[in-house]
Amino acid sequence: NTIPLESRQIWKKFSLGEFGDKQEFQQEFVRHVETSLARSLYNCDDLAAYQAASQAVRDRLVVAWNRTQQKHTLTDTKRVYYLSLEFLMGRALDNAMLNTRTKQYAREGVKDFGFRLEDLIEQEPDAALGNGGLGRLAACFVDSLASENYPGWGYGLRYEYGIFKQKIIDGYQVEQPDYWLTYGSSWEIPRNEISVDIMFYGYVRHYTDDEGVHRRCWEGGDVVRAVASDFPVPGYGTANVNNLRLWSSKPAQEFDFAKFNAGDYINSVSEQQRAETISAVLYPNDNFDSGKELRLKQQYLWVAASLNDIVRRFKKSKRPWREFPEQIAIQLNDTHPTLAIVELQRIFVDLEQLPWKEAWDLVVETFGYTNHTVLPEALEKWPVPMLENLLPRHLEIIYDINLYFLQEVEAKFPNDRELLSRVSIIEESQPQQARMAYLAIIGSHKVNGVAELHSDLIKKTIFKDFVAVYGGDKFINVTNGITPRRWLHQANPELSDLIASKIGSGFVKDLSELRHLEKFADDEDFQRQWMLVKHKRKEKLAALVKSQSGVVLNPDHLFDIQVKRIHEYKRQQLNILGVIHRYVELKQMSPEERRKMTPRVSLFGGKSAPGYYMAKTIIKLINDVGKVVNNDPDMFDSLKVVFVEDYNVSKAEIIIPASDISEHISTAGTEASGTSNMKFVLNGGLIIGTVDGANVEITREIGEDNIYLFGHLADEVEDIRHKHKYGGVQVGKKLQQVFDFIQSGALGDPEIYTSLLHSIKYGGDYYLVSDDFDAYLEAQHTINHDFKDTKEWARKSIVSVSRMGFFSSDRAIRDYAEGIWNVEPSPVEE
Ligand code: B1H
Ligand code: IMP
Repeated sequence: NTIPLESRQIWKKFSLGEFGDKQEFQQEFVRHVETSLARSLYNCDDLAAYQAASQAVRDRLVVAWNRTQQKHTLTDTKRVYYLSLEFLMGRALDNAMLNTRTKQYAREGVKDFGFRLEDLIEQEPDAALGNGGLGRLAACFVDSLASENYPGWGYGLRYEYGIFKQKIIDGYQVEQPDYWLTYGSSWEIPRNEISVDIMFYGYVRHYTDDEGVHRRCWEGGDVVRAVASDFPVPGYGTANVNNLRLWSSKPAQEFDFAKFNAGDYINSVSEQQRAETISAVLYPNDNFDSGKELRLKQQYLWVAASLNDIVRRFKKSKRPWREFPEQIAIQLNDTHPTLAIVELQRIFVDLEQLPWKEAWDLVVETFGYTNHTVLPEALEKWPVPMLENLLPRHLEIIYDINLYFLQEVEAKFPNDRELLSRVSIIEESQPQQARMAYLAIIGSHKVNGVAELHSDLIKKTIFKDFVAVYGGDKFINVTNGITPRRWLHQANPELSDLIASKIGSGFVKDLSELRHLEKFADDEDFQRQWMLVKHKRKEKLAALVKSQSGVVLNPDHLFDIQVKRIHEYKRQQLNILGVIHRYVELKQMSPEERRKMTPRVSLFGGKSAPGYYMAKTIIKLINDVGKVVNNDPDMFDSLKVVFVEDYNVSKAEIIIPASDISEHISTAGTEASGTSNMKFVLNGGLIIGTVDGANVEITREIGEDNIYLFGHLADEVEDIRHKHKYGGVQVGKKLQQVFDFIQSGALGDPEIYTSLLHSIKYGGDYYLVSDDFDAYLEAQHTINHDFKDTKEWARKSIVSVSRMGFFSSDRAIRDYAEGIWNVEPSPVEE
């Protein structure tokens, strides 16, 4: 099935090239409207035009995709596979046009037909196959893998329903399904021919092979089919196009013939249909382990299909098994794909019949594990009875892995039974649970945290015993990063152009070039242009807010933004309680006094997990404050409070460039990294933040004069919690004022907030809201003061941006490539 050599010239003559001009784009655009979409010039609306434009661009990507894959197959280079249960990609068209440098042709091309390219771009639904930071990180990483010319694929699940759409009704969050495939996806290449049959349940059969070796094999279970879909991932300024392969579950056979013959036709079909539910919906929890069997099924289906694909590709090279880790690196994005370790060991031992030890060394050399959280409620544990039922052979293998590991520990630390029970994969609870993070550590050659503070913290706390067992070198840091393509060049073309006017556009590919901007920080003319861009972007956000909620914002006011998943540890409650404090203060002033205060907009956005009561209460509180404040004529020129409904990637692209200040105020030691902090600063916003996650390194890079830090430090938190527990919580005067205001009924029925306020005052205040409240107000006070000096503010902003080069995900990916994967770039000729 390879085209004969002598015919390849003909083939090449007809092979699609890149667009050379506007007309070539238009030709393809019209062809797609008329043939692929079966429409015409009489019924081509924005949606059809978006689809035609996308398919025209996509066709080029597919050709480049094939060239890239052929090159990697022929040169047989080492590949990286990034296993992530979430890829929060957002929209693809703008990114694809920018990366392939076809946006200008497309813009002019559709304009001739009466379309605005911006309107077409907005037709695309977000591919929102993730919850928050972890999923968006995976999306930035595949962008950087492609842009840095690494042969790197993402593997994930093709959920039909992404993260739910959030409606705010009467101040409360209401969830609506996000069926993102209504019009199909222009970016998807269905690969119905690539499928893997996946087994669940069944039993383990013992047998003796021809050579008299005792073996085990898993059989007799239910079979579900995993089918591949590919999404091309174009690099920026390179011909390299990588792949994101997402699996869907499908029935393995069309009919259950036994039932069919028994006359139960309808039931046999509908039972088969249930296979499809496995990959139907994304679990909407951020930093929380739900422990549901369906989630375990998702994990195994995805991991088993991906490994089957990876092993199949390796086998084509005809290399011996011992070269497996020289050819393949697999990165586990959190513990969600940890079963991959067990599955690869099963493939090696049960199917390929390698000796255990030989197989295990290959497995450990292949895998790397990234930890993203220390929150106990987020650490995955699977009940042993559930594993035993669903994946009986895998449970046996886990037991064996555990046995050999504990023998190793026993040899190193004889007679320490406490240690053995602490590090055992199996937790001796009722029922027993398998601790997936421990399995991931034992089965990987490197474990990394996602920011320096976090990587230090995991070594001192949750993985302390493993540092004792393995030594410190197994545990490393790779600080997160963000792609400058989407988060500067695409989201903020105004700022990107202004920067390029001074230092050229090389920073889009090499973000460290931003350092050349610093010499313009004191240039008053440049400062004015800089603030003008910010003003324009605040106008754009104001327009969005107006259209969605009717609230009118003044772009001259200070925009203070906190957008991220709603979580107690991220402390949106601290922010909104601070807003209430400001409101009460402003109310007590005379109009003259009030006019002297820095006018502010407090903007919030983010989703709560559907079952997270406290987070939902915080959303309600924010909306209730907004209702009172925004309707109070005294506040007209002083304060607005807005909750932006349904925060997602494409809204982030509008919101982030518009901030003067953004809030990253998690309780110290709880936010592993945070990545939106990087996005805000890269877009010229300053930060109010705690000494947590990547805030620490941002401070180091941009300088402490350019960030507003406050609050207790991570190493104080434990003691303070202890004091709360045994000595009660001291609610200070200012916070008490706020509590009193809420309890007066000024925001509506105070009953609604009782549990929230009680969790602070009487519930041990686990997140240290009371302890950090005064320091938080103090920092906000400094900000109000500093914001009045526009020149100095602009200078800080420019200096900060110029020092943000380190936070490119290109740098993060190179760190992974060198420190964990041992893989080299493999560029494709243009
Ligand atoms: C992060 C998660 C997470 N850490 C479990 N952990 C999930 C855990 O569905 N689940 O079960 C989903 C998500 N997400 C975030 O990762 C951290 O909180 C951020 O601080 C960090 O920036 C981000 C990327 O490293
Ligand atoms: P896979 O590696 O078999 O999944 O194939 C992925 C892509 O790599 C294919 O669609 C081809 O574009 C390319 N490819 C696969 N096998 C070969 C080969 O033998 N020669 C050249 N290219 C190949």
